[in-house]
Amino acid sequence: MLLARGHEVHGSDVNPRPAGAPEGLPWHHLDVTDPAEIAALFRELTPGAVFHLAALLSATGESRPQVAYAVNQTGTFNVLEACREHGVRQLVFTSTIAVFGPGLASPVGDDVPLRPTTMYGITKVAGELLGDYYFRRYGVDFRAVRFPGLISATLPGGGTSDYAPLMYIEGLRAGRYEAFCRPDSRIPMMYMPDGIRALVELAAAPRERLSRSVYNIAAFSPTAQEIADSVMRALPGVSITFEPDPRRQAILDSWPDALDDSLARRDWGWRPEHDLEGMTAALIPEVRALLRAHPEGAAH
Ligand code: VAH
Repeated sequence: MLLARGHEVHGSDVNPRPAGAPEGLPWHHLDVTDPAEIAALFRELTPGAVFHLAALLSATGESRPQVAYAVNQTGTFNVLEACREHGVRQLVFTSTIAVFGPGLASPVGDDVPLRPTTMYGITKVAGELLGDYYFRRYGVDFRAVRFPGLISATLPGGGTSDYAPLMYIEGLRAGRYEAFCRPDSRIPMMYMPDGIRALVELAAAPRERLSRSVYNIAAFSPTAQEIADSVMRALPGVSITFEPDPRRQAILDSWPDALDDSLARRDWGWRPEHDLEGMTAALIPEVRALLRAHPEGAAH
């Protein structure tokens, strides 16, 4: 989306360049736990804005809390420090509904007590607070959205919301999928193109219109059963069943079932374009294409 809008864009990760990365996107190795590597890349590229997405997600974070701390917490600190030292004008950060803990009244607004129970959520709360500190203290233009579970035609990795994309991927690949949650589990979800547009639009909003640094954004809040029904309606013959995994179910149960995103709507005009049915129609051909490239599907 940034390339399409005419920006010079560079991608980076500890992983090699992804197969589907667009032409015109130079790729750099970057480990956010290594401040020297970030400094060297920022010196070379002198970025005006950085989109900091690197993180371990909630399920992987619970299997490897120390690594999650290093990547999510120390990594975010390292990126903020590099922005300060190298004069990066803007840092866009991806926070998450996992910053919330159990017991909040729905829909959950931006300014409620943040009492997450996962290492992932704890490090994301700290990232939000640190970013706002760097904005007030050093003038780094820090902005963030709290993403719902994002659903896209890519093989998911390590999230607790992965049951949603896996219904599409495994439904098309194997004709069946056993979800690791209860059918009545309900968390906010979003189709990836809406999520990407949110980041780009938040980055472009005039700072004086922003009343805060971190915003809830929402699209739709289906139960797992409602997602399964949408997939099974679109793909007759596919069977989706439920076998809750206590560890991942407990994480799901600690998250809100719906977010209030009225401040994002008011301040920078946020509006989702896709609902569950619109997403299902758009995703199925995309997942078919994904499976031509990855016939083995995803680990789940
Ligand atoms: C996770 N997808 O499951 C992430 C997310 C909805 C929470 O940030 O860990």
